[in-house]
Amino acid sequence: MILEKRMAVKLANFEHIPGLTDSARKMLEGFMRLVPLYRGALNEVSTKLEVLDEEFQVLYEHNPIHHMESRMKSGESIFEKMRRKEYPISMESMRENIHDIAGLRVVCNYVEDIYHLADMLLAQDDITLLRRTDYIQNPKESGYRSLHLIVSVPVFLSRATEIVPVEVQLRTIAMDMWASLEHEMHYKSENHLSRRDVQRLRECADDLSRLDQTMMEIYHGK
Ligand code: 0O2
Repeated sequence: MILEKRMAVKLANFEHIPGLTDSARKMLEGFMRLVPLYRGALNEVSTKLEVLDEEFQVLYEHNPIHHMESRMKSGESIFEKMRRKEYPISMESMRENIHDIAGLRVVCNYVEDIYHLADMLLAQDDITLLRRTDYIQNPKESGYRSLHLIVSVPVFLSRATEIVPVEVQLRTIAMDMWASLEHEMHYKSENHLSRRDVQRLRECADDLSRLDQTMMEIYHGK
């Protein structure tokens, strides 16, 4: 079964955002008009993944997807990212540089499911790969593991067709558990985790990776 979690878009009022300039306000107002477009793109990609998951069930009696979550980046977080990366503050720059406004997290049962799903999604005619970052083969310094794809998909509107980017993060249940707890710990400690704890978190990520491997071997009867 696929559980889909929709997060609320914190958009309505931008006045509380620190450092808000006229150009930022203009950009975020423009962004609000694009929300249906990004939502459409999220729906397109999640439907494709749901279809693949159901087909897998029929063909192999196995669901690769444990669950999916979709989220729209808030206006505040788009502005914060653009300032941090020193991008010009404008609609054009936002559309050119920010590729994770529409985000889909696909939590899979086994590591091999991640790569099968990614290959099948990327083989579809209307999907274009913009960037692929494999943090499973090359984990981040923190221990973070996931396969990140930035893909673009056409969204058909009443008068035009728009090509919209979507960030797809694919990970196992174990990788998701680690990322979720690690994120919370950083948030709670306001980024002041001790060096020892950062090291222990890295070791937890390595342990979980071994566990993923063992679970896959058991599944294949090895
Ligand atoms: P949210 O709300 O989770 O989306 P880019 O988007 O490539 O221009 P960046 O930040 O270099 O910029 O991308 P990266 O590192 O490839 O991917 C960023 C996202 O990956 C983060 O989103 C997290 O979801 C996840 N991520 C990356 N590294 C870590 C990590 O060490 N720990 C955890 N828990 N998650 C990680 P955001 O932007 O943080 O927000």
